[in-house]
Amino acid sequence: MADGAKQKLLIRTLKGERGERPPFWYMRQAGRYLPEYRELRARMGGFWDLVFSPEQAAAATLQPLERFGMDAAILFSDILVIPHALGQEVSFHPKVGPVMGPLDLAAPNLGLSRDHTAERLALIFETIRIVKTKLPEDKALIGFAGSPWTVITYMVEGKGRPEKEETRTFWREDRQRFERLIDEVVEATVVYLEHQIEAGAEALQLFDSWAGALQGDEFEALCIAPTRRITSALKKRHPGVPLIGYPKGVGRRTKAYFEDSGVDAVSIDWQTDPVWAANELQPLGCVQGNLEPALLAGGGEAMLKAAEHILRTFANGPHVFNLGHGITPDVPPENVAELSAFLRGWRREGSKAAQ
Ligand code: 1CP
Repeated sequence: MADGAKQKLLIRTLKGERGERPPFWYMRQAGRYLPEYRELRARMGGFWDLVFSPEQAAAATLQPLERFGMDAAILFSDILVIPHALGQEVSFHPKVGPVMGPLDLAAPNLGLSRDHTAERLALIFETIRIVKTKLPEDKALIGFAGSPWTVITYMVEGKGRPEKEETRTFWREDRQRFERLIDEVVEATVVYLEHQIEAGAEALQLFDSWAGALQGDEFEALCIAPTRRITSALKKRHPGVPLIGYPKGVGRRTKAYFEDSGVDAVSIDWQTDPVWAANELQPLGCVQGNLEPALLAGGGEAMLKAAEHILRTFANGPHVFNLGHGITPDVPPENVAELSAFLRGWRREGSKAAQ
């Protein structure tokens, strides 16, 4: 493609190119480890008040880039805006996390309606437009949504236990109603992500944080298949926008996910062996990951050595440097600064010196 060379480093890499260095960003890079986020959050009151205030949500999106110069910003929003848009009550409580209102199990659509998705999320698209006016031209904006399975675990059991037993039992015992729930979430998520692209998101990530709870045939039915419905809908209208999938905790099943879900890049958690991932996943496309968040919290030599091991292991194929899960609130911002300076200065062997 004639204009291929002008594309941003993150976008080129997600599409399978190897640039002069791997681009980097960090999952959950906006948030409570940043004093300026805590200040903004306190000023806004509730978490939803911040998410649905475009100027302030745009500020939260850009805060980490202003400090650390990552190659991408990720939209400041949350995966639980989808249940909110569908009409389920969602509130956030300090120290508890999200609290969900009950689904109406007697109603044909469980009391949900996807008719107002775009309207109810319109302020988030406004955030994207504001971010795009302020984002440096070499940085990309990543949009995102939760994958249906992970979003549904919250809809059914709130935070619940990591095994997600209640949600899995619902699927086994009331298949028809569960399929309706998947339909609602898939359709609303496609609308949400299409609007994100139209507002200016340049790549999208699907977070399946609870995919690791799925056993046997549940993995295909509840993780891969609903993801594929979303990726194929998006690819029809926006084939050039790269899609990243993050199926956390699924181990070597990541390969089947990468082959079958329709994503362009796969984000691996920190328990996944990078040597295995470089051999088995990189031939299929770009791999993102996978520093252990605790190493970022610890900082120093151990952090830099682990980062270097990851960079060297993935050096022969397309790689986006990231964490294996989100930044935790206890991470000292100085450590993020140190890691970011290291990643910015890194050059792939054989590539040109720093410009
Ligand atoms: O009080 C606060 O400030 C709320 C903390 C917070 C923040 C900063 C929540 C509540 N959500 C977010 C923003 C957020 N969430 C972003 C954008 C910011 C960024 O990445 O820089 C993103 C991408 C998410 C995604 C998200 N939300 C996931 C998937 C990623 C993951 O960490 O596994 C999940 C599972 C959620 C649900 C959620 N939202 C908030 C909390 C505390 C949780 C987790 C609840 C739980 O532990 O189950």
